[in-house]
Amino acid sequence: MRSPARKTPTGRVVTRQGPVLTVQTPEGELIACIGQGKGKRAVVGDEVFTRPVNTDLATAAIHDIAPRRNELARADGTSHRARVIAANVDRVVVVVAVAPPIRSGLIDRLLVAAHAQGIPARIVLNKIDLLDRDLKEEAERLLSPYPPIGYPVLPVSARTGKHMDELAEWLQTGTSILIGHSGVGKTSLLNGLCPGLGERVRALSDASGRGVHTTTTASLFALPGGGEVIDSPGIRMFALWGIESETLAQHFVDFAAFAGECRFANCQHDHEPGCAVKDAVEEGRINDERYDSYLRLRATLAGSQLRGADW
Ligand SMILES: Nc1nc2c(ncn2[C@@H]2O[C@H](COP(=O)(O)OP(=O)(O)OP(=O)(O)O)[C@@H](O)[C@H]2O)c(=O)[nH]1
Ligand SMILES: [Mg+2]
Ligand SMILES: [Zn+2]
Repeated sequence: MRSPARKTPTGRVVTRQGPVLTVQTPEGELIACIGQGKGKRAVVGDEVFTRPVNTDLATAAIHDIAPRRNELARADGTSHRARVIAANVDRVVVVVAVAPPIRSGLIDRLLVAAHAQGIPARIVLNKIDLLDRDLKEEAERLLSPYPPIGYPVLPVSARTGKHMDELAEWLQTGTSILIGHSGVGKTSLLNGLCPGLGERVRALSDASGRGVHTTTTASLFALPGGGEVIDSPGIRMFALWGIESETLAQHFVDFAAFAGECRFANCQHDHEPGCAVKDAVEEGRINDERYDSYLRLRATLAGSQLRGADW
């Protein structure tokens, strides 16, 4: 039972600019806060406890963080530590686009990271206004393995508004995070969903089609039709954090139906004889690109958390 002495959090972290975090109260008030002690590690999505302070930067200090339901984290390439991107997320939305090109390796890493935290994930293919026949075939080849294994794919265009109403439906409950490479259109999607955002977030088009208004910090926004969305900075490298090569296969959800049939209980589905996962790949019951992705990721984790993370 909850202790009556336990106070309710002041609010939720909605963004961070340098040392200043913005906390939104349930009444909608925005408070500029600095982090102190434990509060220094607060990230977007955290429910936090604050107390008043009087500094040039802030009117409150975050001194404690409520226990997180989950946290989406990656390994920091330089410090070998976890970098938590967001906390208390109900849905990971992996955003890919017709351009820049789709990289299955990044999709699979993000799906593994989400699964390891028990967060359901979905995929959005943006910029379908740019699809020609070849690009369409390529996108279908790369994305068709996902819906049958429980990761729906929604093709949309932030530019033309195509299927944006379905995206709004996907997001209308709980907190979702938009995550993916720089320039795939995460901020543009958010702008399409929240036309009133105007000055707060803006992704202007430029002739090259590459993002000039690149997002530098994660921020949480409430959608007009319900739900909250975290727009996150583009990912160049997503190295997994807290996942061992031995348990990686548990996070490839399409392997689960077969893994129990392997001859060895600790089968790594690599070179072992009697591997039911490999058999399933040969029979076409597991997608071979997913299996290749697993082997590459496993090699990366077995060698180092960080090496080869950028494929
Ligand atoms: N043709 C087309 N271009 C789009 C679409 N959505 C976004 N763009 C363009 O793609 C570029 C990048 O969009 P952003 O929304 O800034 O991409 P982002 O994913 O937020 O990028 P980062 O903040 O760097 O991670 C911009 O020039 C957008 O105008 C789309 O549906 N179709
Ligand atoms: Mg952006
Ligand atoms: Zn096996």
